Amino acid sequence: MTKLIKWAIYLGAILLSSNVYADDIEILHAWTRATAPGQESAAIDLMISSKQTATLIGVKSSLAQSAELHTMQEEHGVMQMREIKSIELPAGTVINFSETGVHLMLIGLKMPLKEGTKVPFTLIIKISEKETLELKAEATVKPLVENHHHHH
Ligand SMILES: [Cu+2]
Repeated sequence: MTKLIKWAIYLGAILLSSNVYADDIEILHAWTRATAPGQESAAIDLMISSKQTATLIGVKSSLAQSAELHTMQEEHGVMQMREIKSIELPAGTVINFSETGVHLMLIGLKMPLKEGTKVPFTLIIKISEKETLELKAEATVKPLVENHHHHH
């Protein structure tokens, strides 16, 4: 076998692995706000893009008892949050969560979120009928600002 063929096989094996797929997905500007006293949930905003079509199907964080994908909709003049099962990630498209009206919701925070710290979270992404991958990321904690429209 020539070196070139060996190299081609090696390259093919890499391209089939999920790790390469994980490199195709980019998470940018993930952030949340510092929590107010007594606040037990937090919303994470981010931008995400995938070079290949994929579906975001879940989220988890070691800092929260549970985490959900949420959408915000105005109903009777009030912003309401609802859990959604998935967020489509079309190939090569940047999904800006705040523009799309979605966020990651951390529920049952195990500790207050302090400005300047990082919140670790993991996105669960379906890349084919049978395959999912877990992508670790961190959200920057920005200062708590009053009168923000996103109340919890
Ligand atoms: Cu929410």
